[in-house]
This record gives sequence, structure tokens and C-alpha cells, in this order.
Amino acid sequence: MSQDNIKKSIAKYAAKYLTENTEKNCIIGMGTGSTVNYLIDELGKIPSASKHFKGMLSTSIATEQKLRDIGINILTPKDIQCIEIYIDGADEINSDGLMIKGGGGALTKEKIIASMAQQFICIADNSKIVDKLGKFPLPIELIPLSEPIIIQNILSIFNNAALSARRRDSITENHGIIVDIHGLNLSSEDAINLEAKLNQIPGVIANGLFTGNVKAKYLVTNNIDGIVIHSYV
Ligand code: A5P
Repeated sequence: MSQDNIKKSIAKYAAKYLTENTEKNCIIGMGTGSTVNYLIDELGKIPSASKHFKGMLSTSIATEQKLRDIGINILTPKDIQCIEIYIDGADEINSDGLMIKGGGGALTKEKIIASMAQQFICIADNSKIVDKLGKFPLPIELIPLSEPIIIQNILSIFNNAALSARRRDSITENHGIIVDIHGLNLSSEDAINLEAKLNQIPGVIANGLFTGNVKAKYLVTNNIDGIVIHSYV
């Protein structure tokens, strides 16, 4: 099966789960990326879906537009304290449910909305499952002011000459810039420590390490037999 078809089958499973195993009028946080896009497409095929949910919080303009297109009510984080489920893809996920996210540039909103959720359900094909985090470059969103100093402060944490920071061309929805850190190889403990250190650098808006209260509780993925669910403590 192609990677896209695997993502579609994961998305189909997740759409059925969300409409059949959640309370009516619940609130869902919806991530960003191709797997999420397939999930929204699948929700659009379920006639009851738009009425089942009170609404959804969206993590990007692209996701919001797709949700509106299938009739989902869009809610704003300002009006809500807590949501039942946050559902999103990942760029990498390890055996503890820790992730690298932000390949699509939406990491800041993703992290905020994930932090409001009682549980994070990750939907990711099994190519995203890794032993160590960091083969996928770690995105860090910065305010553009004094970019060279901020990047210098970020790189000084690592003390590793093999690392490099590459700036993306595009500006984010928050008017930030994203640099991707290449060459990391992080255990869970490393990832937890690094996330905390990056959060302390002035000018860093958010980093793409999802640990602590934003790590995954469940992973919907695939193996050779079909869909499998992992749960993390
Ligand atoms: C978006 O910013 C990322 O966090 C996505 O969750 C990630 O890039 C996964 O994308 P795909 O579903 O396209 O693999």
C-alpha cells in the first residue's frame, strides 16, 4: 500500500472513532498536515459528523478552511478552557509518545491547543516511529528580531559541531520565522531536557519537541496486518 493510502486508512479509522466514541457536543482540537487533511475528508463523508461536535479548535488557516468546508463549527481558544481530544499527525514519535512536530510550520498553535486537551491522539503511519528523535530536523519558531543572536543561543546549548540551523523562507501565521536544527539524536530524557532549555531562550516562541503534557496518549498507526493502536503511560 502506498504511504498516502496508509494515511487514508488511518484517517478513516480515526474519523469513525471520533464520531462513534466521543460524547455528543464534545470539543476537538484539530492539527495540521496531510494525515489530518485525510481525516477531515473522512469526517466530511460521515453525515452526522458536523452535528456531533460542538465545534473544533483549529491549528492553522488551512485546517480551519477544510473544517468549515465540511460544516464543522470553528471555536476559538480564547473562549475555552479545556477540550476532550487533540488529534494530529507527527513528524517523529518514539516509544514513550514523545514527538517532533512542526514540519508543516504550525507548531506553536499545535502546542497551545494540545496543552488544552485531556488526551492527545496521534495519527501517523509507522514510518514516523523512531527510537531516537532528531533525524527529522527539529523546528523552532522565533521572533524575527535579532535572529542571529537567538540562533547562536540555541546552538550554544548543544555543544555539538555537527549541528546546523537552517532558516525556512516562509513567515509563519504568527509572523515568526522557523529554523530547523539538523543532526540531533535524542533519547526521551534528552528531549525533555532540551525542550525545557529551548523554552528559556528569549525570542523562542515554541519548539517542535512535544513532551510532558503535550505528548501523545494514543497512537493510531499501521503494521503489516492493518491499523494498530499504541497507548502510552
Ligand atoms: C504540522 O506542523 C506537523 O506537526 C504535522 O503534524 C506533521 O508535519 C505531520 O504531517 P503529515 O501528516 O503530513 O505527515
